[in-house]
Amino acid sequence: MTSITQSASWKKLEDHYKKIQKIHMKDLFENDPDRFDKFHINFDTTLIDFSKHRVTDETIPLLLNLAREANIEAWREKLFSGEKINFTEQRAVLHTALRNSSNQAILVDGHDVMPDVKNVLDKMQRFSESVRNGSWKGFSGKKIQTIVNIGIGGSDLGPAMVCKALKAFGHPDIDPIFVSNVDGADISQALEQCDPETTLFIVASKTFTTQETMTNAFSAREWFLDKVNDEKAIALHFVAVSTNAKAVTDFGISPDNMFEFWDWVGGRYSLWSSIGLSIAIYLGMDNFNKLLAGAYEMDQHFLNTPLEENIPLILAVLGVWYINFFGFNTHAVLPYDQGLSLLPSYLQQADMESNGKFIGRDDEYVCMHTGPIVWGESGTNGQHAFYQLIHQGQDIIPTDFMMPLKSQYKVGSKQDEHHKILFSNFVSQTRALMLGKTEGQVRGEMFPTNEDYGDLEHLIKHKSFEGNRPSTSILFEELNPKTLGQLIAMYEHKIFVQGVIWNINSFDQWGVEYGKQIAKLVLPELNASHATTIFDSSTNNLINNFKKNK
Ligand code: G6Q
Repeated sequence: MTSITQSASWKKLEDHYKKIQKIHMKDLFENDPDRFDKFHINFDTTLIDFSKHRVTDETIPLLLNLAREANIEAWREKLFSGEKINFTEQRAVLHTALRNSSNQAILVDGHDVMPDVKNVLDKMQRFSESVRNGSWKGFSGKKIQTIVNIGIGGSDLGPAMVCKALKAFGHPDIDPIFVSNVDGADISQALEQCDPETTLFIVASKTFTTQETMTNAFSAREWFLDKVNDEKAIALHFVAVSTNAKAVTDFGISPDNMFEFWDWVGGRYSLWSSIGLSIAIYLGMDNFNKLLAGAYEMDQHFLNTPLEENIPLILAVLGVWYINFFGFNTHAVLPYDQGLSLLPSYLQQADMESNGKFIGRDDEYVCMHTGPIVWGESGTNGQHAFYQLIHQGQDIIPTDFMMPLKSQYKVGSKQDEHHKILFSNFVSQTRALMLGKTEGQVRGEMFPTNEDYGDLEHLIKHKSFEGNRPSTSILFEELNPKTLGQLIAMYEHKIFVQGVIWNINSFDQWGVEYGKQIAKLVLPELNASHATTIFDSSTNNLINNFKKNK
């Protein structure tokens, strides 16, 4: 297949890039008072401002032509209709079916999956309600007060992020804990907070074979049996979320306590499935349904809105513009909301595991950069840590700033004050990154009276900023289940569009496998009495060192 880099739209973008690469955004704003009007989109209560980007009136249409030339509309159809677009695993990619509230059937191998989805949602509803209202009792007749989700990657990050973001909606008497790392510290610290009489463990694993999750789950089971000494009590304190009924039964969890999902739900796209059981228990099924409803609204927007007004599309092509034409290969996610502090890690997985690939759908090397390095931290904390590099570093880092207009919290008499300070920081950072500060301006600030400040003169260069650093601003009414659902789905579709343009399969993750394979060879070596010699000298010596110190 001919690469997209040979297409007419790519060539036009290359020419356009040469013309505008040096243009400064501050001149674009000065010369066009309507710039904000042209470069923002409203969606429900959310405002997406992309006017602080290095784009002119010509850029977005050219970028959208590229998406058209990559057949984005046809691919979008394939995604939503359940075609097996994850071709290396022969799977459909149907996280959108999990939140499909229309009556439309969705077929996988001729089977309508919607009744299955509905059945599992009903089971989640019954179960989560019984835990929340206390009718589900532990072995000694007490209500559940702690839920421990044991999972990793896609079976952890989504639920952990959502429960943290929406803590204000959480059940006041239930604490959610997330255990993911096989480092014994994680499960040990979790168990220190648990009372076996009032704890429910949710073992969340699509395959139910993941080493970290199963090791943690067996340790939790051992801890529980040590304290309780009654195998029958397991049924009241362990449930599973999985596609692997046999392994769940072998672990000792009854199929009645298993919440199913399907191979067409990718791990990093699974929080909408029964992997969200911890969300449903902590926030309640009504709120879980609102989360699904928000995502469905974004799905409909993505499906039905013309490309020019289509938020995931615009964000995706802006990313392609920076990565493939400017060579800006990282992307920072900067939520001005402490609840969203796990969003950067969540999106790191969603994006980097989806698009961090060098082989295309045609089985050939992709001859351009693909997924960016995604990272970030909540504001204002990041401002006191890494923003220095974003402002004056040699790499230019496109950023997503986001913030709710209303806070979920009242802080004494100063609620408004906190939120105003937060917002003033948010908006000032985006302006500073765009505008920069010339040496002339710095001189004027430092020496307003034109006095001779001698040695201070050399500081002028240090205090100046080139600016022209792009950011998207996302403002939404408040952080609630619906807006969060919209936001996550927006990013999912953005990632999908980029994968289509780069012609990669965004839905497999073979890169994760190789390290796991080697770990299986290392583990027996750690138990052997002889010195290890089968690997390279570095690996052998690291292993032998570990063994010596045991
Ligand atoms: C996500 C990945 C990966 C996966 C974990 C957990 O897309 O596939 O992060 O979610 O490896 O897998 P299990 O759910 O099978 O334990």
